[in-house]
Amino acid sequence: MGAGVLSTYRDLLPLTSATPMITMGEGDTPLVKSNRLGRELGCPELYFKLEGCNPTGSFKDRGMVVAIAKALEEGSRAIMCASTGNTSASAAAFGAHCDIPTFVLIPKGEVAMGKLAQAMIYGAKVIMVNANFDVALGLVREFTERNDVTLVNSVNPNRIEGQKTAAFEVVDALGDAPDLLFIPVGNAGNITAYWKGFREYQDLGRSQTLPRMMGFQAEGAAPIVRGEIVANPQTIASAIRIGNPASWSGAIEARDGSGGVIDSVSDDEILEAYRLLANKEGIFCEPASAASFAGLVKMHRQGLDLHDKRIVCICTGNGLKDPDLAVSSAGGQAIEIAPTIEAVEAATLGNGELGEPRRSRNSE
Ligand code: AN7
Repeated sequence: MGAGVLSTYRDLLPLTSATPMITMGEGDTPLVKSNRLGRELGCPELYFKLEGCNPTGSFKDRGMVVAIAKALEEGSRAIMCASTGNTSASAAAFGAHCDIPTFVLIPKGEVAMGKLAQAMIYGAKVIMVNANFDVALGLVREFTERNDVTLVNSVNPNRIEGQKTAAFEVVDALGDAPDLLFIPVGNAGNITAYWKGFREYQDLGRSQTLPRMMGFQAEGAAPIVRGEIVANPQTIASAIRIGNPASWSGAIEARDGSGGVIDSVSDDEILEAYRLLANKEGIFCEPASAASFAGLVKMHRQGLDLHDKRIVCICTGNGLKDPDLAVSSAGGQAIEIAPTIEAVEAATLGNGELGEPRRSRNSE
């Protein structure tokens, strides 16, 4: 493994002998079994798919590698996307890797600093628009229709093709599809891609079952839940601050075809899940990513019985993209002391923070 999405899933992607087999090491991300949170929710088989381990820190790399390879194959002169941040980081990285000019339109003031930093250092032309993501995507669609530049948002079907490989990996790791798959929903490309991947694997006989697709939007940016476009979407989870998802119908198909759910979680629920994942599992994902686990917590509170369910939560992006939010959410945990051993001891042992002695942490 580690060979990248194109060569690993060559036969299941729209490749030809002329497609350049590029890779930056995307895909093959860990599926980690929960050590604490699953137990607390009465769910012994809970897994997290760590998409933040991709080269640019999000799942977008899986789709981008296919979109860029096809753009190169077609002789494209430049690529372009609108983005809440991660798509632009991924496009910019692959643009640099493949030496193809990259234009990214981002909503001004609404993109996490780490993502903006990525797009800039990778050398993309970063264009800030005084509007939200939906407006920026509209501009990019119009621009790429009028000009010979390849659109690499998930309205480009090659993006969906690449992203479906994450579903393949989940099945390959578990031996079958999970019972429930929790996933954040923004522009709805990813839920569309996973559903396509699970169905293709089942058609090929590589899995017996299909998961129920459990998609979660942020409450202030939940057009699919509400059944109408949200003109001015608002949420702390800036990656999914999207009011008119491009793959809206794909999300509905995933929901209805799988007997699943598209629901919303509040910003408080997202932040609670964000903190829980970090301080009870050691998983530092970004707030938008935590919407998947927040959805699981919500359904647990509503009485969903999880004891015999195999569940996967997709952690779509890396928490390091927005460290300021982590510091402000963690709440005053760093203390300042004088540089003496007494002060170090007072700050550590003084408050009984070590707890009771214990032999083994894994004996349960
Ligand atoms: C971490 O980068 O839309 O439902 O422009 O960055 O497939 O849109 C990002 C979306 C979830 C939602 N988690 O996925 C963009 C962008 C993270 C994300 C989503 C995004 P889709």
